[in-house]
Amino acid sequence: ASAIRREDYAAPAFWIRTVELTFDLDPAKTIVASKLAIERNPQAAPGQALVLHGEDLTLLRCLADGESVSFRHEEGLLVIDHPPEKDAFTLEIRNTCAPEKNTQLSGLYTSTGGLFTQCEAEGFRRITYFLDRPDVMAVFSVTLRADKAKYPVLLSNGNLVEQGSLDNGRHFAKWHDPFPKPSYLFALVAADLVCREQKIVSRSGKEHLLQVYVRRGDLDKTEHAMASLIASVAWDEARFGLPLDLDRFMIVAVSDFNMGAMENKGLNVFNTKYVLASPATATDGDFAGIESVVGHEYFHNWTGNRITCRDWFQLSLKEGLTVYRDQEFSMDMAGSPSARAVKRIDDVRGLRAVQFPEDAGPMAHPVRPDRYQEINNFYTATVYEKGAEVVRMMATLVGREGFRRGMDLYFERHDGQAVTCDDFAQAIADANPGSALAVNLAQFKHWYAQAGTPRLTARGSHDVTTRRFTLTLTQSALPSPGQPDKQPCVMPVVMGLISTDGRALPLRLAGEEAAHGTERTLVLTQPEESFVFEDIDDAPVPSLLRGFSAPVVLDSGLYDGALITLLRHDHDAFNRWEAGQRLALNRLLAALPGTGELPALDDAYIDAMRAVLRDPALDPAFKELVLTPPGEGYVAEQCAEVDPQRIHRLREEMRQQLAARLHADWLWAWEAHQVREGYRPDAVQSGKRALANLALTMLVLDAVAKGDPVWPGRAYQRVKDAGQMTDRHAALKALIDGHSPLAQGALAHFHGVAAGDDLVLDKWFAAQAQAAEPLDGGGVVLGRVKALLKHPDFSMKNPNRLRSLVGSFCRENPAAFHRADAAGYVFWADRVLELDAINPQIAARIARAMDRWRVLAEPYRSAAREALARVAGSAKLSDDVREIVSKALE
Ligand code: B3K
Ligand code: ZN
Repeated sequence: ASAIRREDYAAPAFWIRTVELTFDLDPAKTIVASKLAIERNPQAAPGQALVLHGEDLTLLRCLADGESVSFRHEEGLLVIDHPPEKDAFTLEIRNTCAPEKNTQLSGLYTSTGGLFTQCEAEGFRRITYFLDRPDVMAVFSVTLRADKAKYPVLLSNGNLVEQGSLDNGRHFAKWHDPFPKPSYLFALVAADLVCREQKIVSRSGKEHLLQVYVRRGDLDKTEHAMASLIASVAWDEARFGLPLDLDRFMIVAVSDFNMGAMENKGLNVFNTKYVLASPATATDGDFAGIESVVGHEYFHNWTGNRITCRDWFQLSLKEGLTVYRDQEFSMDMAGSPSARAVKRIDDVRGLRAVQFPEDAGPMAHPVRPDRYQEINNFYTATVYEKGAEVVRMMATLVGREGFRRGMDLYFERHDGQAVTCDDFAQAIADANPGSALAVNLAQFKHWYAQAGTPRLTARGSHDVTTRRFTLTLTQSALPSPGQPDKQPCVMPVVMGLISTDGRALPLRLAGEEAAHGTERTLVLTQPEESFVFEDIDDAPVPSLLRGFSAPVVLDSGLYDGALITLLRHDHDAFNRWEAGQRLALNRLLAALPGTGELPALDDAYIDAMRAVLRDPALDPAFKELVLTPPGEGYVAEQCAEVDPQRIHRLREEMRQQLAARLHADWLWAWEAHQVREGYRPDAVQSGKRALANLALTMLVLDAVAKGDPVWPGRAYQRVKDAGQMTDRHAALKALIDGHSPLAQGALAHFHGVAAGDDLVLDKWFAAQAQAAEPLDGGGVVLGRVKALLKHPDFSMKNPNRLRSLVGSFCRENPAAFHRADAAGYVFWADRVLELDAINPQIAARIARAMDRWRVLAEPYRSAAREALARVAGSAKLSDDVREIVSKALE
């Protein structure tokens, strides 16, 4: 398929104002009757054909204003060359589709005996013929007819208008959604489900019905999802003045789902992973994930649904903004300033682990892409997470109140419309005239247009006689595919200066009368700028990019002494963590070029780590983040040539040393952070568990190295008798990654207590696929993964299961995946090809495991190219996978 280009956007020749859909639901053959009220777009060129999208459908009938009309089929299209020559007419279509043959899980498909839909981005065309593009917004009325015993619950968007019985054991339900919406927000569900429901009253006194639908037997796992939904409704009203605009808001959980969840108007469909949780089956991380995804989809009701995207190039308009909103929601829910910082660190870790490599590889694209072959490949970390950082920078530049004013103006101007990223940025700027954003808006928008992670270099010089500190900031950006030259960006650099004894220094810039506090935001717009601070007696340590105020790679030029000062004293928790990571990273990078072991860690570093661990003023969750060395993927991104085995070895040795040298401290951390009260997945309890479980991991690691059975025995006991999943799962991972001989028994036990619970089984598979390779005689993980492909609980067709085994192995276990004998790559190619025939979207995600092959050292590089070439050479390949592998090989 050829590329779709942003600059080719043209408004449609026809609008669809209303849609009446009638479904005769049947897994083998569903009949869809569709009645469309069509209007000519007076702004479009006259005489155009009516071209509808349609895929894997059988057309039974097509009438225009009740008369038959001639049509022809083109690849994926239904073309009516001569529609009625009127401003408005009715088109009636009748077609069939085959849900049970739909293994792509896009359109109408079956899962565990029910029928579900997924339409974003282009799934509606797999249900019926339509103008399946987000700028065509219509009012939907939907009638569902199905067997009553098999499908007792019949749901669609909006309000239930009527329901009743039909002949032959069938029944029907009629739904009406008063809000015009694009087809990608359509949904239906027909299944045997039960629901938890709750009535709430919004600020304005309006009553709403909230419902969470799940399979029978799962109702006791819906409490947290419902609580998260209630909190989301309250938060959006309080923080952004955005109320729930529907009488009824439904969430439906489904086991087979390509991504996390989907924000269909009034009828969100969720992966079970982001709905079902009980202390016994879900970890603290799972509970947090549910809160954030429930929030995300709910917040889309305004940012995405009320105002949607003009075209798919604008995807970040709704996704970047909604991720920003869900991040803020989770921070507000976390409560304390330090819990907020922990969430921010987590988000930045994710950005660096996924988005930075994406932005440096063959799939690098701007937040607002310029072209694509398959839109599903562009639901990326760049569009979502970097897009959220772009919104965050705007908020930083205009301030919290200013951002709220901007959001208000955005809704005042665009409610009910399909708009662009430009419209959003314009509204935020216009609501804040004179702000750094408004003044530099055109330049700021390079963040939407340029791919790649900019680099920010900072150098300081202090003059004792003038008592001045000069900070010089330089920005640069590397070329990326299709973008050889980069323009400088607008970068908000939140910063402070710290004296070597830990005081936050008052900040007076040259030319100012007085100091303005101890933290300020420098706005960098030039390739190089210097900022002169007055009244600085001694050389300070600059604390830059606090809270990660811009998505860039910072070269601070700071040496150990300064980093240790920041780790000890910075007032910004994010930068304290960052200083600790930098200290670890410097030690790993220094050892990488050699072939020997990691040299013994210096006392200064160990003491600094111990000081953090023992500091009574710090939050346990924060300590856990500081004491965890940077991930192997992040280390790899710092290297011009990547040797995954060497990185793994050094990082493991670093963990071994931390385990041994801080042994007494880990013992203390374990003892001091046991949670004795009843389980709550809140920030306080989960922070304690995170630190205690890191301590356990370190104690097991050290014990296995020394042949001491005590700690592995305790971990094994935890797997057996832990009262909740967080501790059980952490103990299991400690035994596996610590290479304890007890790991096998623990796995068997874990499989037993999973008792067929799919989400727990996913953890069981993932823990094995992510297992750390042992340093002596590595290479064992792939064998286990291959054996697990044949396990009766494994299935290539269920996306969660597939991701937990194949995805985890290929994308999250570099040392097991990148093997000198190329067996990891052969495995990858086999799975991608096998999966492509079943589910191209998921196959393309797995295919991206090879993105960074060009920076690999030999022999990995050549072997990776060979595997990519094999996949690319396959005769029948989906557009999804073809785009990924051909870009990789370009
Ligand atoms: N908007 C959906 C993602 C759809 C992905 C289509 N391949 C979920 C979300 O971002 O909220
Ligand atoms: Zn989203």
